[in-house]
Amino acid sequence: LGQKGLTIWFTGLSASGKSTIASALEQHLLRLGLSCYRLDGDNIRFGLNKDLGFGQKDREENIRRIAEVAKLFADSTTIALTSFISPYISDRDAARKLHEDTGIPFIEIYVDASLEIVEQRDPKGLYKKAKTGEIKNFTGISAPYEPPPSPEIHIHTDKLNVKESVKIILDYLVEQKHI
Ligand code: GGZ
Repeated sequence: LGQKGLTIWFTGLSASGKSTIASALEQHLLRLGLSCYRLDGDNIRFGLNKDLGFGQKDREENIRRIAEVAKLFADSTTIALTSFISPYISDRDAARKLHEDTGIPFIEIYVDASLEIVEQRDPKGLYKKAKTGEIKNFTGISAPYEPPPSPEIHIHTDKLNVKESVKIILDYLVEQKHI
């Protein structure tokens, strides 16, 4: 029996833990012998999407292209993992529809940490810069984040560590017979 592809879509604020959890999950899936590919700011926003900024229209186009690329990976029977803020419900729903219309499973994971916590973490000092106005349109400070009303998985990263978060996702994937 061959591997089936799917897209695991992480959404949440900057510094919520999306990339950390996606990386740890990817490592685990690779150890199980599954083919995966992770899309994140480092390989997308500096390449395919380097023409895009952080206004609403550019974020919409960012997410649209990422969804198309993830779908291609999933269609080639790989597990695509995406970690982008993807702040708008409509953009994430369009990404979901793109997948589900062709029968590819789409799993939305809300990586949830309160604004208070991510501001404390502030690993790159971006929240600080957003608050002084040095960075404009910053998600959570001067641009919106619309939480998913019904994600497949909701992870509270202010209460769970990376290992516990990955376990919740793995248990879901097994239970739903995705892996
Ligand atoms: C939000 C920004 C912004 C603004 C630069 N708003 O913590 P990071 O640095 O590594 O993750 C953030 C990343 C967000 O890019 P995405 O492609 O995930 O965003 S979206 O899905 O909304 O299109 C942050 C950095 O880029 N960054 N300026 N104004 N994040």
